[in-house]
Amino acid sequence: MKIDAVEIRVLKMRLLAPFRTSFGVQQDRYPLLVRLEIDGRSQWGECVAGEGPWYSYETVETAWQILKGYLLPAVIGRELSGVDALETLFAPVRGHHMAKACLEMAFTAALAEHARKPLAKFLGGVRDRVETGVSIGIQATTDELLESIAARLAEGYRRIKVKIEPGWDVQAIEAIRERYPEITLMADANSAYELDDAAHLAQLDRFRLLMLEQPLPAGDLVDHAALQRQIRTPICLDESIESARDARQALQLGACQVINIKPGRVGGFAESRRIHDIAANGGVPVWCGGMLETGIGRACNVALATLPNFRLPGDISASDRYWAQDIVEPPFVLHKGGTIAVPTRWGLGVRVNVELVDRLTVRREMVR
Ligand code: OSB
Ligand code: MG
Repeated sequence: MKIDAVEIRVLKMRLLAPFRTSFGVQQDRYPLLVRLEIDGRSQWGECVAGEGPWYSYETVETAWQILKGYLLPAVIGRELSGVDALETLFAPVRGHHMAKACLEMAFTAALAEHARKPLAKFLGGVRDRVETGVSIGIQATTDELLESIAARLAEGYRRIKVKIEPGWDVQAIEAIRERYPEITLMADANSAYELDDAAHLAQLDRFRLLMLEQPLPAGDLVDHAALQRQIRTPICLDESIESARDARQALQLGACQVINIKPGRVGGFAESRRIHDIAANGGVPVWCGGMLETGIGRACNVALATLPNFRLPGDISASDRYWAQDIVEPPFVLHKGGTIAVPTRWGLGVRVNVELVDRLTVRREMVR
C-alpha cells in the first residue's frame, strides 16, 4: 500500500457545552484531520491534540508541524508493507504520539478496508457492542453537578466519571454518593494533586469509587506507586502511559491497577494493542479513554474497545454528548444498557460528511 498524498485540515467545532477539567475549560474544539489518498481512495484520520499544551505537550500547531515537516515526508510515496513499516519510519521522531497516531490509525483503517473487514474485526476485536460511560466536567455548583449526572443517567449512561481538582473533590463526590448510593462512579484528576495530598485523597476511599484516574503528574510513576500504597481506591493511569514501556514499568512498580488506553495518546492502534497485552498478562483491566473526538476518532476508539481486555466501560459516548451534528454518518448513538454498536462496514465503518467538514474547516493544506 502506498500513501500518494495527504491533506491536513483543522476544523473549528463548538462543543454543546463548555468542558472543564483541572487543566482548563474548552468551549471550542479544533480537531486536526488528515485525509490520506491511498489506493485511489480517501481515508480519514483524527489527531487528538488540544489547542494548547495542557493535557500534554502536543498541540494542534505542533502536530501540524511534525506531520508536515517529518512524518509525511517519511511515508508519502513509499510502498508500505504494513503498520510495522510505518512505525519504523516514524521511529526517529521522538514522542509526538498524537501526530503519529492520526496517520497510523488512518493507515490501519485503510488496511482493514483493503482486507474487506470492519476495523474492529481487523484489529482482532471480539464484541459487536462496547460498553460506555460518560465524563462530566467540573461544574460551578453541586446542584449543577447533580443535575448533569441526572441528565446523563436518564440518557442511559451506566458509568459516571467526574472531573475533580483540589477544592472540588471530597465534597462533590460525597454529594453524588448521597443522591446516588449505587451508581458506578469514578473520578479523574488530570494530574491536579501531589503525593503530599495522599491523606486527603484517602478520604475518597469511603465512596467506593471504581477508580481514581491520574491523580499525580504524568512522569510520576514512582509517586503513583507510593500513593497507591496509601489509598484503597484503585489508581488508573491516563497521561502517565504514553507507551508499552510505560505500561510495563507502571505495572512493575504497582503504580496503577487499571489503565486508560487512548490510541491517540500512545501513537495508534499497534502500541495500544501492546499495552492491552501487557495489561492482560498482568491481570490488569484496561478501558478506552476519549479526547472529545469527532466521529472519526470515535470510530477508532469503538473499534479498539472491542479487544478482549477492554473490560471496563470506556469514555466513548454517543456523538450527541459533545456535538450538535457529528461529521460522520451515521452518528454514534447510545443503546439500551449504555452500549454503542460497533460499525459493521469495512474499514473505519462510518462515512465522513465532507460537505460539513468543508464548512467547518479553518485551515487546510495538501502535502504530496
Ligand atoms: O483526561 O480523560 C481525560 C477530555 C479531554 C482531555 C482529557 C480527558 C478528557 C475526558 C473526556 O475525560 C473524555 C471524552 O468523553 O472524550
Ligand atoms: Mg483522564
